[in-house]
Amino acid sequence: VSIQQDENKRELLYTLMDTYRKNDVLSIQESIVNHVEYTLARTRHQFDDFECYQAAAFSLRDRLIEMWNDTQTYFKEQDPKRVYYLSMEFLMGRSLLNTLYNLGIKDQYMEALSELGYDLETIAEQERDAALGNGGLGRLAACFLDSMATLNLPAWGYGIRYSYGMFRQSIVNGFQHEQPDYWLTFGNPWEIERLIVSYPIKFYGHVSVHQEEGRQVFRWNAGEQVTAVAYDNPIPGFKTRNCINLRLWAAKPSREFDLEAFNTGDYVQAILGKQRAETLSSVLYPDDRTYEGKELRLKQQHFFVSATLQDVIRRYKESHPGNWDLLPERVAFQLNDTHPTIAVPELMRILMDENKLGWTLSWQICCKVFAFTNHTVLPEALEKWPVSLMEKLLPRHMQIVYDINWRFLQTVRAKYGDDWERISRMSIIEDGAHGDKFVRMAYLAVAASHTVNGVAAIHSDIIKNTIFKDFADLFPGKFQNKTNGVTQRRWLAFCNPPLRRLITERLGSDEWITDLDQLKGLRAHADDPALQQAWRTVKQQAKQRAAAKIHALTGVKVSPNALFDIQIKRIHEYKRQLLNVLGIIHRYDAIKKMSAEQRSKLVPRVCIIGGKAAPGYEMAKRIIKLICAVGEKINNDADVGDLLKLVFYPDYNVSGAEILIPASELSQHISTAGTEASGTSNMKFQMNGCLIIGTLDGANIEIAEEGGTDNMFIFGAKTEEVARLRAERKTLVVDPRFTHVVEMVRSGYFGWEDYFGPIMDAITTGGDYYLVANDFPGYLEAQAKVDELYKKPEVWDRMSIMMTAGSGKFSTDRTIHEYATEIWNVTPCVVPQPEN
Ligand code: B1H
Repeated sequence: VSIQQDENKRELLYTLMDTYRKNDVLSIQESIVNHVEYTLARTRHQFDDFECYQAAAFSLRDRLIEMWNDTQTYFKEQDPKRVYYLSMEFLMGRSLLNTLYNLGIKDQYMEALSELGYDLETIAEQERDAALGNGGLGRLAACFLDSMATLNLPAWGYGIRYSYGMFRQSIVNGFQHEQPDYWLTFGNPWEIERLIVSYPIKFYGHVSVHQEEGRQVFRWNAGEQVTAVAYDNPIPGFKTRNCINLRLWAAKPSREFDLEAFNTGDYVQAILGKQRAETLSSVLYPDDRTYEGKELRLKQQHFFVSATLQDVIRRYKESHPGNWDLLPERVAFQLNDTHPTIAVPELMRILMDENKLGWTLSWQICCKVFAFTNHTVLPEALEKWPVSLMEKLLPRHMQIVYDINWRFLQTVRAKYGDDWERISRMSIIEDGAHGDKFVRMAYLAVAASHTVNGVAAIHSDIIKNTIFKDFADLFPGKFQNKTNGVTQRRWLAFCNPPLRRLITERLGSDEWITDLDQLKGLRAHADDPALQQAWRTVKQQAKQRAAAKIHALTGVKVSPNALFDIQIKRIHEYKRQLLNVLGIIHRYDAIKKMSAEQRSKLVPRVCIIGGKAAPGYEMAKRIIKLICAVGEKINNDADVGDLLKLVFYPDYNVSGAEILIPASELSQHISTAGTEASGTSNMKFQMNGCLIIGTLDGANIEIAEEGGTDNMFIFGAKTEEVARLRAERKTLVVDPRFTHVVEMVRSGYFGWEDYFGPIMDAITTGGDYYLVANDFPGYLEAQAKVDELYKKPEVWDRMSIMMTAGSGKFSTDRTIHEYATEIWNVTPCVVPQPEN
């Protein structure tokens, strides 16, 4: 009888909770309208586009929650090894269309909404970007989540729920202004607030020691405590029931901690003090690639890491009480750059101080669970926390770091003897010149991790030979390469539906959406005039769409018949937007000097540059102003007309990229060789059939290998030449065309000559660290080749098709598969589909 009752209850529960299976148009409409009435408390007779977006998102969240619950239940049952991706940044962008496509119900929703009188595209535009990241590093984490879900890996993302994401950029008079991105103003329909999943996070205070059963026990008496509360963001995969979790932590005042304060009499002051807790998770630092050494930043790092480790250890202990030996077989942590490296001493502290394990066992566990990804070799990005700050904020962690270092240096000494030079070079603690000491976070991460990887082949070689050379000598097996990727779902299939349809039609299947290598099947069709014609039409449509967007944002009308030339990325001297602008000035100057006859043979160009400057990065801000000033001059020159336009695309973000990338015909990835670790937009452009002008840097090298060197416009110094060229800079014979464009800027041709002076100084008298002058002639030559080939559509379109065909390697499905098999040792855990 009881078995029968159980069965009946099961049946009942299934029928009660199968929203995700009811994906007919009427059921969808019902769930949307229900949310209008009961969640938003509006009336189904009247709701605007934004409310429609919210209701649609809530109705999708219902479906995601069912998948998510089934996934977590299944993971718990199966108890596979899980991987935890720790990152300060997740640059997610919008979710509505992505969710619809991944769940395979976009057409049904479109129809459902259209019958209700709403247009899906308009509705989708209502969503604010979730911009919890600076650029490539944060977007990589977002693409990884998509692939981990699609590959059915038992994976979690862990990060911070910033109230303010990446600032919004506006351009006033050609200058960047920053506005706060309070993206949660009207709520976030995708997240699930879990007030009961919360942990205390401690700061400051002091450490006491006492003896317990013959061993030393350390107790950290904190001076401040906040609470971390979990916000779960369901991440669906493509065509799978699996739905993984991105758990973001928000800081809240701790309830019990400073009860004392309330007894001191100053009740109001005590409450006001508590509000400071929230500031911990309030804002994302927008200083891409520069380490600032701010106390709040270290607090953020410890905050999210400590909450994450407490959460993971609690989950582990629930299924394996009293058994620590199994931990490394059930848990893998990936550190996304050094930002979460405080996890190393924090795990040691949790194991030793809170669970009474000894040092040896704790350290053995640590060395098996952590792996670390390095994303840059730029010295200004390397994190080095002052010992004085860490001692004050995290006194117990500082002790542990000293102990780790002491033991680590013993192993160095065991191998190399009293090589004090080497020992001091490799020390996790740096003894600064003026007696200041610093914790070198990258060395701590390398010492504790079983695997360290770079993000493109050349970058992984560079780190072994430069910043981590001593470590690669000591631990030769530790270092690997994992070339970055991007998810072809968001960056090709969903953002470029016409191209998706064309590719699918040609390949005879859409399996490439989960197996990108199949794109190589396009190579056989690259010369087919019919495909080339259709390919061109698709690009033309995307260009028209982008042109309309540019007009709406900037008021500049660009011709969709011109060649679209795009450089979109954070503004940084090493990325050399300056080389691009100087090239544009040269082009403008050349056009001005041409006869009508010469002009008639020209390829018209639209140059688009977009990207944010870190608010404190003076030089980057000057460069934005230069781009705008040059654009102003050119765009208002009727004599040049459509032959040349230059627009600065304001507030470039994920959603902007989704419009610009499909429309691009040429994209620029022109960093000084050896400086851009990988780049990932280069891969997105390649997938969308955009040709690349670039240096032999980062993933460009592998893109050339895969797409064909002949299909790329490669120029500039090579990595191994850079040091020499820098040393010989004074004797460089500067190209007269370079001198001329610099002179144009200096003479005030574009106005603002005083403001632009420091930019020109940097590339002339200032030593030109990024070799702009050196690479200028090669760049112009490569650009001339672009013009020449664009005049031959059959050649250009063939190259474009070949680029897409060669982009299979750059799927994060491939990247994640490599991480899973070569670093994490995790395998798929496929949630079964429900029986119908
Ligand atoms: C990359 C960063 C980065 N490398 C510090 N390093 C930050 C460093 O806020 N911070 O403190 C933020 C970001 N970001 C980028 O990572 C590389 O420059 C790209 O070349 C690479 O493609 C990307 C993903 O690996």
